[in-house]
Amino acid sequence: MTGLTTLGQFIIEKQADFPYAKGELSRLLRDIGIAAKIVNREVNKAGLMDILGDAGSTNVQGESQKKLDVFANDQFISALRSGGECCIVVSEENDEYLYIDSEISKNAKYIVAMDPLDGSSNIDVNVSVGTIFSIFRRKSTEGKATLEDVLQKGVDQVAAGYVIYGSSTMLVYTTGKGVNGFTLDPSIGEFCLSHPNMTIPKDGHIYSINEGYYTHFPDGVKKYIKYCQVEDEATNRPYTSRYTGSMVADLHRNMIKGGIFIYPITAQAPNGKLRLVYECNPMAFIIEQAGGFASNGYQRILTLDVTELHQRSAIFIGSCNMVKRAEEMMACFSPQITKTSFEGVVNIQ
Ligand code: P6P
Repeated sequence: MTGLTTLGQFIIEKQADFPYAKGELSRLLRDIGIAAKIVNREVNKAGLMDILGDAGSTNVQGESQKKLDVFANDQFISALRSGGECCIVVSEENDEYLYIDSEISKNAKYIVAMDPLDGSSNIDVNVSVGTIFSIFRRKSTEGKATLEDVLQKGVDQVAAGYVIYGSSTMLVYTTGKGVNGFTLDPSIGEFCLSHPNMTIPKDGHIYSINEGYYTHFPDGVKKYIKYCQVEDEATNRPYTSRYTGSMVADLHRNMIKGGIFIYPITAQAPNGKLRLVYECNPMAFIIEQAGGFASNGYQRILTLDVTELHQRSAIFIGSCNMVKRAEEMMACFSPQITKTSFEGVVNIQ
C-alpha cells in the first residue's frame, strides 16, 4: 500500500492541526468511517437482498422509510454509541434527539447530527445516495447535554462530511482546515486519500434544481433559471441542467465540476424542503471550506438561527459566483419574501 494514505492515517496526521486535541474527534471520525463501510456493503448489494423497498414505517417528516434508511440509521447510531465520543445523536430518522447514556459516553463532548441515507427514494432505481453528518462540541460543561447543545448555528460546527455511495464510494469531510476526499478501496476495505484539498471552481456551468416545481418558485428563482438558459457565449451560457434527486450526488458533482444546487421554497415546501441542522449546515460548511458559498437566497446558511431540530431552509449552494448571481436575482425580483402561507407570499419592497 506504498503511497496510499488511509482515512485513519490521515485523521491521526491531521490531529496535530488541533494542539489541544486529545484524539476524541479523531476517534469520532473513525467511528463514522467504520459505519459508512458497513452501510456501503448493504447499499452495494441492496438489489440482492430483501432490503429494498419500504420498511413500512415513516420518519418525523412523514416520509416512508426505506429499509436501507433504517439500516443505515441503526449502523451509524450503533457505531457512535460504541465509540464513546458522542453524547447526542440527531437523525432525520428520529423524531427526538438521542441521548447516548452509557458509561463510556458519560464524558463525551461531541454531538453528531446526520441524515443517514439521503436521497433514499433513489435506492430502488440504483441512483447514488449519500450520508451527511455534522459534528458540534457541546456547549454545556456539566450534566446531561440538552437540546440547547444541539441547536447551534452552522458556524459553530467543528467538522462535517458526506459519504456518496455511487460508482465508487467516497467519504468527503472537513474539520475547518480544507476539504479532503477518500475513496473506498474494497480490496482492502479502507477509505484512501484520493482527492486532497478539494476546491470548487468559482464559476460553473451546471445548475441543479427540480424544475417540475417551476410555477411555484419565487420570481427570483424563475429569473435565475431563465438567466441560466439564455444564449450568451461570453458567459458560456446556456448552462447545463443536472438534477438527480439526491442532494449529495448533485453537490458532489458540482464540487468537482463547479455548479449551483438550488432547493428554494415551493408550494409543497413553504420553508424549503432540506433540513438546516443535518443537510444544509454540514453541506454549507464543506462547500465554504472548498471555496464555495451557501445561502438561503438572502442570508449565509451558516449564520441562520437554529430553533428546531428538523427545521427546514431554502438553499442555494455551490460555486460562489453562481450563488451570488442567484442572490442578486432574489434581491431584485423576490426581495425579502415573508410567508404567511405560500399563497400569502408577500414581497416587502
Ligand atoms: P425533490 C432527497 O429526498 C432530498 O432530501 C435530497 O437529497 C434531494 O436533493 C431532494 O430531497 C429532492 O427533492 O422534491 O426534488 O424530489
